[in-house]
This record gives sequence, C-alpha cells and structure tokens, in this order.
Amino acid sequence: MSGRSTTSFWRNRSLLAVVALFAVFALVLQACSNSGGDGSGSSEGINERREAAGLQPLTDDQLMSAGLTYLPSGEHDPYVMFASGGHAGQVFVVGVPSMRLLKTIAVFTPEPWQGWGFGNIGTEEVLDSGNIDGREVRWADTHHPALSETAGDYDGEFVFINDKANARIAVIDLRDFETKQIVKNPIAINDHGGTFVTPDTEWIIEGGQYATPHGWEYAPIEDYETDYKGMITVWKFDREAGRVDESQSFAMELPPYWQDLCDAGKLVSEGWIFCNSFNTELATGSGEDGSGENFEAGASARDNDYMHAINLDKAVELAAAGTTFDVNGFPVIGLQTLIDEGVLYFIPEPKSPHGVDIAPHGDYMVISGKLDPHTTIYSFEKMIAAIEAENWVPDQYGVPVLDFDAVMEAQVELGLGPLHTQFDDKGYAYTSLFLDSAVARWSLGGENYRGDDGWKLEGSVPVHYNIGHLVAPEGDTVSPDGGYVVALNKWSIDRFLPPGPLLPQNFQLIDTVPEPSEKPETGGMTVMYDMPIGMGEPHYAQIIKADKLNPWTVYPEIGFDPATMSVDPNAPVSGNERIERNGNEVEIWMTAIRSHYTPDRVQINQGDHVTWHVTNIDTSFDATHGFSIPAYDINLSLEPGETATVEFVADMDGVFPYYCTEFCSALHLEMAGYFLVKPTE
Ligand code: CUK
Ligand code: CUA
Repeated sequence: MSGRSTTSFWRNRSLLAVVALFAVFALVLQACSNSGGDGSGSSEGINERREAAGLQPLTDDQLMSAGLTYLPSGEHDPYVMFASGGHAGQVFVVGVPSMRLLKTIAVFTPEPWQGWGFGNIGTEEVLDSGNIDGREVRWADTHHPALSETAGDYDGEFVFINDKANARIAVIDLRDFETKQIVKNPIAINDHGGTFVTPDTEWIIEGGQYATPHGWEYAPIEDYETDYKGMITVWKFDREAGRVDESQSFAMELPPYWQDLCDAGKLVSEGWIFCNSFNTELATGSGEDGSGENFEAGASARDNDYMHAINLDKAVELAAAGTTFDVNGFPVIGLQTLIDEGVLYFIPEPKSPHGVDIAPHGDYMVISGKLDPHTTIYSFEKMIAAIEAENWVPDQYGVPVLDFDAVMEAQVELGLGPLHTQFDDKGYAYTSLFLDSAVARWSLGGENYRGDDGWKLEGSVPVHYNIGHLVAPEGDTVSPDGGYVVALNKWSIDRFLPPGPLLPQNFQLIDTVPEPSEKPETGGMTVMYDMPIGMGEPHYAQIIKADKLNPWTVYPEIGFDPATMSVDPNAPVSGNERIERNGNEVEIWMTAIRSHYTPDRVQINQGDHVTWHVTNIDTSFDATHGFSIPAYDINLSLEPGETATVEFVADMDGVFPYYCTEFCSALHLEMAGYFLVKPTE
C-alpha cells in the first residue's frame, strides 16, 4: 500500500488533545472557583451571558461537560467515529468528543458534493456493481460499519458496510475515504449480520436476516420450512488489491431462522464466527386474511432462540475442497455438510436476542435478549468442552443444540430491553437498554477482567431515547480504550427544536472516566453532549483513534484515478489539453486549476458521442474543483490531483455553460466555459 506514510493531519493529535483538554478543564475550574465581579471568566459570568442570550444557566457538572467536549477552532479530535447512515445509504464520519460531523461518505447513494454518481464513470461503475439483475438500486439501509483490523485491532486502512435492504456490502478505502467496491450477495436478497471482520480482515462476514429462497427465487410461503433458507456469507478480502475477492468467497446454508448479528471470534476464539438469531418459531405471519399469528407474536413465542457458532476454519477448508453446491454461480456449503463436518452448533439464547458481542480476550460471547432483562455471557472454553463431550440435542434440522447450562458462564440482570454491548479497558461492559432508554455499565468477571468483583451491574444512566447500538472507543477490539460511550438513540423526541414531524436521531456522548463508586447513581457515567443526526438512521458505529488514520490530503500524483487508485496514463495534464474529433466521436482532455479550465470552450455537433477527461492539476491542500454541465446531469468533484472521465451522447442542442461548483478562489466565478452543441439540420 504505497502512500500510507504521506503526512497527515490526523497524526500525533491525541497527546495534544489531552494537553489541550486539561487546559480547558483548568480554565473551567478556575471559572468555577472565581467569584468574578465583572462577569468575564467566571461561571457566574458565563451564566450571566447565557441568561442575556436567552439560555439556561449551567450547573458545575454541565460546565465540566462543556469543558470536556469543547474543541477550540483548529484543535482536532483524538477519536473518529464511523457511523452507519441507515437508510441514507452512506457512512458518517464524526469527531469524538466534539461530536462534529466531518464528512458523509457517499457509498450506495449518489451524493452531489462528492460528485458520487453524476456522470463520473469511476463512481458510476461502483454504483452499478450494486445493481440487482440489471436494476439500478440507488438507496441502501446501512447498518454495521467494520473497520479493518490487524491482530484484532483497528488498523485504519479500510471500512466496510452492509446494505440490509438489498444484501450488499461496500468497501471504503481510508486513504481517500471513498467507496471502491459494492458487492451484491448472490444468494440472499436481504441481510443484516454484516459487516464484521475477522481479526486480520481475511474475511468479511455478511449474515442474513429474513429467510427467503436462495438465489432471489420464488417459493410459496407454505413451503417455508423446506424452501426458505437462512445464510451466512464470508467474503475474502484482498488487502493488497483493496477489494473483496468474490472468486474466493462462499456462503453457508442455514435453517430459515432469522440470523441477526454476527461477530468474529478473536484470540482464543479466533477461527470461529458467532451469530444470534430469532424466529426459531418459523413464523410466517398472519396471512393475507390476518387469521394467523402475526410476526410480532409468532416470532417471539419461544423462550429460546439459537446462537449460531460456526467453525470458520473448517468451513474455509470445505469451501476450498469444493464441498459446495452452486447458487447463481456462487459456492454454498449445504446445511447437512455443516452438520456432518462439525462446522455448525447452536446454543440456546434468551428470548428474542439482538446481537452477539465477543469480549476483548475472545473468551466470552455476550448476548442480550430484547425480552429478557438479563445479559447472558457464554464461555468459549465451555462451548468447546460441550462440543467435545457431544453435550447436545439436535434441533428440527438436525443441528446440534449445545446444553445451555454447560456453556453459560454468567447472567447479569441489567434492566429492560438489553440489546448491544461494548467493552472498555477496565473490565467494564456497556449494554444499551432499549425499553429503559438507558446505558447499563456492568463488570465482566473472570481472571482477564474484574475477577471476583465481576458479573454485576454497576449502574445505568438514562439516555434520550430508545437507544439502539452504543459504541466505545475501539470497544469491540482486543484492546479497547474506554473513556467514552456514544449512545445511538433512535428517538430524540424533545431534545431538539422539532424540524417538522420527521425528527433527527440523537447521538449522546457519555463520559465513562469516573469509577462507579465516584458517582453511584449512574455507575460513574454522565451524558455530556447531544448530537442531532438529521439524515438517515444510524445503527452501529465504530470509534478509532485518530492517529491510526493516515489519509491523503491531496492525491499522491497528478492524474490519479480514485477508481483504480493509480495514475491514469490517459489523464489530461498541463500542456496536453486538446479536443480530438473522429466522426461522431469527440474526446476532450481538459485540466482544471485555480481559476480556469483548459480548454474553456468546446464546440460539437448534436448527436456526437462525448468522452470528456478532466484533471485537477492543483496540488495544494483543499484546492478541490468541481465540473458541472447543466441538463446533462453531470457533476464532478475533483480533489487535488484527481482525474475523472464522463461519457455521454450530446443529444440535446444548445449552449451549456460549464462551471466549477467549488468556490476555489477569488476568480472562482470566472472558472467556467462554454459547451456549444450545434443542432443537426
Ligand atoms: S441493528 Cu439497528 S439497533 Cu441493524 Cu445492529 Cu440493533
Ligand atoms: Cu475551481 Cu471554483
């Protein structure tokens, strides 16, 4: 990966940030202790100013939160959060703790600022690779971003994301924060348990959700038990190429339970994958006449569903040996093979669980049931022992269901509606409580964590409202950082001015530095900041140390094509700008630099086929140029050094001023040209 060592503004910020935070903190403390007659530099003074501005006075606690989250202009965040964009189809990049939105990365959905999907051939090809049977699908429901890992730790090179609605996954390269690839799942039409990566990012996991016939086929719902299937797909990631290698990827056929979320084993459990599931009832809904049991009741009737434990190493061997059948040309290991070869085991999990999270040492699998106030912790070691002792009974499909008591390590009562769990560096875990609208902090037991002090609730803090996932810095890696938790709340209700009936979601930043004993009423936690998310519905997020990211601020060479991540030998460069005509074929090589295009006039005939290359030959920080042509739906963003190509038939005659959409210089308005399409007659 060339260019990873390019100077970066993310680097070496953590120490600075900590020092600066202390400075702010000291100022706030000083302000709090100063009785201050003139009103400046004191809490009283701050509150006087707030009152004058129509704001509520702050308590000392709130001043502390303000001091711990405020970054003066120019200071950078020590952490960066990658949040799914939900049905915005994108990925949000947010600084932590400032909670400032840095970027929305265009992924599955056209986005004009980044010139994503408006004529740029490179971006169109990525979007088109997510087409389904030739149909353009230009929205997505992104749920779970996964940062690439090395030895179980985020390495800052890539981030992956799934599209629940259409069973697709995307690869984003963190050298330029651009989407490089979209892959459509060949067997499933929807997914959910993706994306999650194995500790060295060899495999990207994409689990299914609502069971359907494989291969996007039809089968009558009456044949649900036999013809509808669950699935998990593992995509081979080629780090050198920066792409999923579809030819080495494969899927596994599962019973038509609704697989939900997955996680990869790590350290002692490396080589295994875990997914929770629900609807082991095989509910098929109340039917068109509504006489049956609806999904809500039908899919939550049983006391247990099944965690799927999958021996990935064995599955990889089977796939490599060709012990598979084909669906849409894609290899699938059959359910019976998974059973016979000891790849797939089930473990009972409490009522309607949501998510499985592997503890930092890889030793425990944590599952919470939405309808059970406990979180349940399973021991990997005990699981292996139960498998070896054949301590199981088969389910209706013949899959071994391990004995619950033999595999369970502990249960901790947390509150109502526990969902997702994250970890910190002190042996604490944090679980979202959907029904309670709270974050619970609890302690892990066992020698790797808090020993005899473990397996107990430390306290919980209310959040606003209906929390789904939560995320802690590097909180699902082998070495979590701790210090913060961000609650990803589905509803904000009264937290913000209502911008009409569609309300933003609410990311709430929580301080987790104090020990539970320091603030027993909330287990040591304090909500410090609310960030409205006025687009899409984030689900999961991951937070990485900012100094692990090393993005380019300009492309490494002039004429760089982000689609291939290399210099395009055909890119226009200074001095070779030209227009070539060959019958109806017109090809243009154009450069952009502050503040002109060369050429700035292009005259063609109606009906000509146009291939237009543009290179931004500016090489300074932030000197992005746009290129837009009215009526033709063409809009590019050309970051410093970038080249791009558009291709179209000029079937509409007229005079089309093209111009730069980025206010790049004092003479930006002059950065324009005329595209003249002479009518045929
Ligand atoms: S899911 Cu949305 S809150 Cu897709 Cu991970 Cu749990
Ligand atoms: Cu270039 Cu405005």
